[in-house]
Amino acid sequence: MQHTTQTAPHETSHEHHHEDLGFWRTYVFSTDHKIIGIQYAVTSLAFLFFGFCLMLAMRWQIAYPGQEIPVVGKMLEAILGDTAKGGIMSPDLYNVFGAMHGTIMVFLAVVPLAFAGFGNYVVPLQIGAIDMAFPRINMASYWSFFLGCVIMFFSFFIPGGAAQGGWTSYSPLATTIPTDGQTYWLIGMVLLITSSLLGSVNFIATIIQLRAPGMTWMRMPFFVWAQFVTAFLLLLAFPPLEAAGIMQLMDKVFHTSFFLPTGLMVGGQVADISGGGSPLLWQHLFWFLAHPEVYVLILPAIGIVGEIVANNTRKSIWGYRSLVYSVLAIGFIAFIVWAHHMYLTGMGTKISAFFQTTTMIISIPSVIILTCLFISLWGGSIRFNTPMLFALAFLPMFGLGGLTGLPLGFSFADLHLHDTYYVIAHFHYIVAPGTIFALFAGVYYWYPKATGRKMNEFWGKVHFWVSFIAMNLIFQPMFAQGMAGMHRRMYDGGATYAGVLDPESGEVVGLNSFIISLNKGITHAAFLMAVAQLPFIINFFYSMFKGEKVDDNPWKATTLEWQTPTPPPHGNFTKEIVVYRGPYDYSLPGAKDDYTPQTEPNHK
Ligand code: HEM
Ligand SMILES: [Cu+2]
Repeated sequence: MQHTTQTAPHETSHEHHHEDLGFWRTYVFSTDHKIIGIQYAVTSLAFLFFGFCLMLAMRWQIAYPGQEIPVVGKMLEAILGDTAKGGIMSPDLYNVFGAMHGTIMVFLAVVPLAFAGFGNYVVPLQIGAIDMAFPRINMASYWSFFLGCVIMFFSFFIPGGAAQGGWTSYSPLATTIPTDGQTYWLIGMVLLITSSLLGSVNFIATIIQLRAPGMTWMRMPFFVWAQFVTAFLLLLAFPPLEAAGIMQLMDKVFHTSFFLPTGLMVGGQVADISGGGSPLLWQHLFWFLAHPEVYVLILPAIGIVGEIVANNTRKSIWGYRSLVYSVLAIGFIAFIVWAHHMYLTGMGTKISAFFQTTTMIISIPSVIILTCLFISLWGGSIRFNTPMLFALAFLPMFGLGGLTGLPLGFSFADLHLHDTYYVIAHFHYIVAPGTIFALFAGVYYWYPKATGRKMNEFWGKVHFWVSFIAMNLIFQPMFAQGMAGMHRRMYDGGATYAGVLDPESGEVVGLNSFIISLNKGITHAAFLMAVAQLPFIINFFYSMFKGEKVDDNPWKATTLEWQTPTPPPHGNFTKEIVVYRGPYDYSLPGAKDDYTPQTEPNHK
């Protein structure tokens, strides 16, 4: 049996922890993993909403180019000045919002919520630990993240506004845009990356060292496995980008030329730089992080879905070991697929063939994961509560996102699809109806543990159904637009290219009016999506005070986080935790209930 170093907490040590720390050290500069988890979750939910609002304004401009943005147009003008003159979005503002939508969604919203928010709250509880291995590093991680958020947010209000170079920040574009937004972006990123690195070492140490007696590797809940692999991805993929970020910052501020080529022309003039740098090097360093980053987005989501599926089918997830090995396989292969984002850089057919092959290989474990989760539903007596609805929707949405990625993975098909709305549709199926649905599922599922109350089921279901419909109305038509050749990052939603005539035949070869008209439907669906979040937001706050009160284990679940008082006190457990069984012993023949907690000894 696995040897673990932690001794279980006693009543006394728990009492001892309860020394009065005062308000600031209990709730603000806390070292308790649960408070830090909640801080991460609340901050990132706020940025999720903010990032979504940026996109709403952009969607208006795409569907109704050059018209005043309704409701907030004048307000934007008052705050941002000329870039929103007359309440109309200028091209520069479109670029700012676009770059910051991507940056905020990935680095300030989804990753911190999925990895740091849920991870901090749930992982120590699920492995039976009293806290993270390094509580102070944990606090430092949050505050470094928070500072990064503040800098990113503040940059909207500096002259010229925030970064405009896309979330990919490609050189030389990003460094030659004359405003200061990019400088803030890079400083913000350095802080965010630092935060991720501090967080990831902490998770790795915690999961290796602090598992309760009896919590062997193969008894760990699947969510913990997912977080464990995610932590390694962050730890190993982020440092090159941190270094690259600092180098790009030097290019921007001190006029070095790490990523700037000789003979670079800016605004019709030869730029005053030494040159000799490599723009491609930036792309390699960026995607060396950013491909693993997509697994950082998706693995915690898959982990959450696994927990909720097992709990609500009342049976063990099918193929636990296959799931674990698949996640581990993804963890390794994720590091050798990055250049599938770069087929069009002219890196050559041999290199393209290599990356195309690895990309096809990494889809195998993903398919295994999805298959296991689907088969898990088979024969279960499913409880269709709100967390389960979101988790169930995740499966086909993630499936759609994944399948539509395959054509992008083939270098020849990507010639046609690269940088079109097809790409936008593909990866949003992974991150929006995919990951975000899983995160909603997680919020509804663990909310009772954190607050002692359930969120309202009826409004939860309203939130689910309207979001589900709206999401698909938003992203499904983008596939068609992309295949018709509509380019992404276009200020007027492709109108400029609409109806272009072939000089020889006189036929329309640009985007036809149907493809352009889809923009309106998508935008209306995005507004529907916004309305659908109101019940969630109200439910989230209202239920804190008025929600139905619950006992310690309201979902009748097996894993350790439900063996604590609700909400868990500082030090988490009030009894000694010893683990006797795997994570999902549901509906065991002969057991007294349809669930057998991991702490239940084997009686024979
Ligand atoms: C329902 C919510 C969302 C909507 C309606 C939406 C819509 C869009 C659209 C239309 C674009 C393309 C803009 C353009 O090319 O001009 C875009 C770009 C992008 N989105 Fe989203 N999005 C949503 C949620 C998310 C989420 C959750 C993430 C990540 C976790 C995300 C990450 C990105 C990224 C990285 C880009 C590329 C930005 C760039 O071009 O630099 N989005 N989004
Ligand atoms: Cu990739």
